Amino acid sequence: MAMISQWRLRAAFAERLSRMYGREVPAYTTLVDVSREVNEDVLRARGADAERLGSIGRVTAERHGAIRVGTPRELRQVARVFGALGMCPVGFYDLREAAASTVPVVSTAFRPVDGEELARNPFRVFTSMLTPADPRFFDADLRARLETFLAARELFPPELLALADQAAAERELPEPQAERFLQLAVAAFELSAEPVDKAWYETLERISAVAADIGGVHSTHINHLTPRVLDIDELYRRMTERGIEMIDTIQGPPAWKGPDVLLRQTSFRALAETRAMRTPDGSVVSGALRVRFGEVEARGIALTREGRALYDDLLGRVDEQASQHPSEPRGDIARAVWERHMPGSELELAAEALAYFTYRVSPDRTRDGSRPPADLGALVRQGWVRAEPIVYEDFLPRSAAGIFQSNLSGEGIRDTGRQGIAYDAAWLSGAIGRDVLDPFALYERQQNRSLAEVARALDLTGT
Ligand code: OOG
Ligand code: NI
Repeated sequence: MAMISQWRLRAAFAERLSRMYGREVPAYTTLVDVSREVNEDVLRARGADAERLGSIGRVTAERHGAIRVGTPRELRQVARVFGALGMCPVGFYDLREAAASTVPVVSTAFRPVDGEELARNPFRVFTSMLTPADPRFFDADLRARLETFLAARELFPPELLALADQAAAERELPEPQAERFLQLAVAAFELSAEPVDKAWYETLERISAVAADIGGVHSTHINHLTPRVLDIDELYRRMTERGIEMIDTIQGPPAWKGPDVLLRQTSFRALAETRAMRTPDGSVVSGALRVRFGEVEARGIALTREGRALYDDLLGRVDEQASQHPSEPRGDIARAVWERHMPGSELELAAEALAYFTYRVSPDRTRDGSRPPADLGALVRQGWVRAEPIVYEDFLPRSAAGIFQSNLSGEGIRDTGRQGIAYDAAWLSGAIGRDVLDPFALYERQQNRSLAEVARALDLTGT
């Protein structure tokens, strides 16, 4: 019998999710079409250089989704479903603490971790969990009602979880089971047609639209699916030309003359979708909710801890200058700050250990009998070794909070007079029941492996 491997399951799941989302949210299809057009144009204009951060095949198929759940128990189930697809929890994002946030969640991202798997299909899902125990958002009474409501619902049918466990254990599924698994998994993330309890939803909405989206209904859903584009500024212009109103900024690093680093994202606001609502007297009326939106992203080079500290520092400088010069466009301020402080070439990023690279012995250097230098910078400069950028596979907390925030209808409430509960990656690992991996450690491991290989090939050990 034909066996379907984990990466094929992952690719098929991403594909089917994309088809479902396109049927239900037509603006998503526009976003995908425009992204494809931009990518083709960039490929034509820049040639091989356009594929420096991933093959066009990978980039065209590449998506990330986002879901939100209510409890550690639900998160453990999510981990089983994504575990079946070879995706592990990576990174801890505390969106309660991101700038001016009123978003009561902590998050991680499920994604493949090793290079080969990422190259096959890098599908990832930003996954957030509500924090009902945080007294800045929920009082004791609402917390209790919320927890009771969440404890009583079932997001994933037992059959789906059983198939997921089988796929994770055997690293593949026989074709018929794979088909069943994919059907159930896609259905679990579809928007439910079940009537929404209007009064309960609105009670939560007064505290936070995110709390209502998560805890106001009996199911979860993909709330956006994000294609990857090679020129996000051009995409932004083209979407605007087509009359789709984007949020007013591109989040993350500015457009500038240096290399793309980390992640730039933008989105269009959630569209009002008709939903059945049950009113307190039991009748069902037609209402509208804004819960699903569109987002697009451009990915750049992964930064090291030092590079990331520089990024965060520059973000602070830009904030400061933007508040001093409110009439100047933030993008212009950011570009000027970056051009002053961020190294403008891959070579400099590598030499200053600000970004991660895969190092490979260069096949074109002729063997003239000379000994290679021991210093990595010199090896690269003299052409012994090539530095290929490692693409950033993760997310940015402040951008994520911005994406959440731009899609909330109400302002939300956060009682700053109260002390929040501190959560961290270790806590989240305990809640999920598996290690939340450190993204820096993953990139570093990839870089170090390549360096060890270079040292072996050039016989540098001992120098
Ligand atoms: C997740 C928002 C964060 C991103 O790309 O940063 C996100 C959500 O709205 O649930 O997806
Ligand atoms: Ni997103």
